[in-house]
Amino acid sequence: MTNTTSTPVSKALLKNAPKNVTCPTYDRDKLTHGILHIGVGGFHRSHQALYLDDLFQSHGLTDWAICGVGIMPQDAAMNEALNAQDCLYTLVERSGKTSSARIIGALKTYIFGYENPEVVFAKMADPSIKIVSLTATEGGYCFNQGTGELDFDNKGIQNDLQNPSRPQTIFGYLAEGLERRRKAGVTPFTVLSCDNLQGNGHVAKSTLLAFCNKRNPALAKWIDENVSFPNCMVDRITPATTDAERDFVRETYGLEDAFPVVAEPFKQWVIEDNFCNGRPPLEKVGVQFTSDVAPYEKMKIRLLNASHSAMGYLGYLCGYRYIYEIAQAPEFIPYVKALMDEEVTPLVGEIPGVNLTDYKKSLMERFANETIKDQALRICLDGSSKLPKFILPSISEQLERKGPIRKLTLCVASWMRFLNGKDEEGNEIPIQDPQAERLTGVTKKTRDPKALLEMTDIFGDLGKSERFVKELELLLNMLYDKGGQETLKFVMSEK
Ligand code: CS2
Repeated sequence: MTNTTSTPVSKALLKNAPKNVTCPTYDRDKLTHGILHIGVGGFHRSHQALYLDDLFQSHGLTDWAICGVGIMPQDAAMNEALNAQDCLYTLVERSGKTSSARIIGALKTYIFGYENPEVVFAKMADPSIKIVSLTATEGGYCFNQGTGELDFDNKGIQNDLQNPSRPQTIFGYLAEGLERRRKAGVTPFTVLSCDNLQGNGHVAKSTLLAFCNKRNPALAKWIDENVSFPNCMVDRITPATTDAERDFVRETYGLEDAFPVVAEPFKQWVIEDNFCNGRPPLEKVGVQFTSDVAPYEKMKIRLLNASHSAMGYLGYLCGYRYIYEIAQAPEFIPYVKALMDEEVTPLVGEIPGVNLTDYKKSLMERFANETIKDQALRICLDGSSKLPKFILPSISEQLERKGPIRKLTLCVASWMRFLNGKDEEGNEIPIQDPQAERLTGVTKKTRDPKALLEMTDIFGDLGKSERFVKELELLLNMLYDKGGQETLKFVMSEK
């Protein structure tokens, strides 16, 4: 079905909702804010906002609406789109031949903090805000992978300490928001990290405390004693929105949406039940609360995210552009399965209520969903902060137990080859990473991995392992000399 006319997404649409689109039937004007979320991208809008929308739609809740915040200059487009659409947007779930669309109403306001930090501080200080949640990306926590410490050399961190009224990182915002509450005697909000880091709550806490200790030790002490930082595991594959998604929403549903989001049907959220100022009853809408999230986080990050990285870099070098193409390619299927089965599963252990064989099977099906046009380049973003969380810890653990590392090492070698910036045909590779300059400064000069391994803030002490270095050199040289396909064949032929 192709629509020739399309209706803009806005409040007016809700009065005359298209039949094939589910719209909020609750009164959005009656919603009050309870959550402030920093980092409203595709993932937040396909995941957390949907769970809240479910609570409003099916359980009559009115007091946990989201105030979205963007703190990066590149959030300008989201700011413009959402504010022009009364903060409404279309969420499409797609798989096989079916798709379903829904207008999400859980986001009540959106503040562009990059331009108006003061408005964000004031909102954070408002007692109605009981949770500040974050999707800051893996790199947003600015810590040194080798030491685990907050990186005080980071330009954003330095700015935030010197210019508290114009922060660039989550730390400047959280510190100012919490400081205002402390001074006003208001109960603090919970800080809920929704990023793919093992122990994301612990990381958020230790990095924020380190930052605040420099800013004002009394604030750090108050945070340490009063603020909770639950760990959580989040999951839903959500590609970046491009014109293809905008066109799909227009053609299939007759909706004109500047920033729709398309995601897979699967979603999962496991949270530690540790909130210092209350929480929405998310268990009513399928969220799992537990006292220990660590096993779930480890399973998801080391299997799903790691497989993504392993497919992304090598797949890109082999000429693929979408994850579903790689996950369907006959040469990649056994590689991804073997990486998970042989090199990662022995590290993951038992997960309460999860059958790992079924979990991995479902991952392979999810990766291969061809209606989800997840870009290899989305996966290849920010390797300098993703690999240290998804891949390198498994290599370290395997080295310790003298276990297999070749398939994981192939991912590291592929990333290093990718960082050379020219593909096998000599075409430019678009590298997006805050550390791009530093990394490519090395990879454009030499193919020797040792120079990169010296960056201990990324690699920790992996460069000291002779076994790993030898393996990496072998695979990286092969990638340069023989190409991705041949190297993959070699890795899969070795027993
Ligand atoms: C991806 C994740 O960024 C990545 O490298 O692995 O964004 C992944 O799609 C999500 O974590 C899925 O929950």
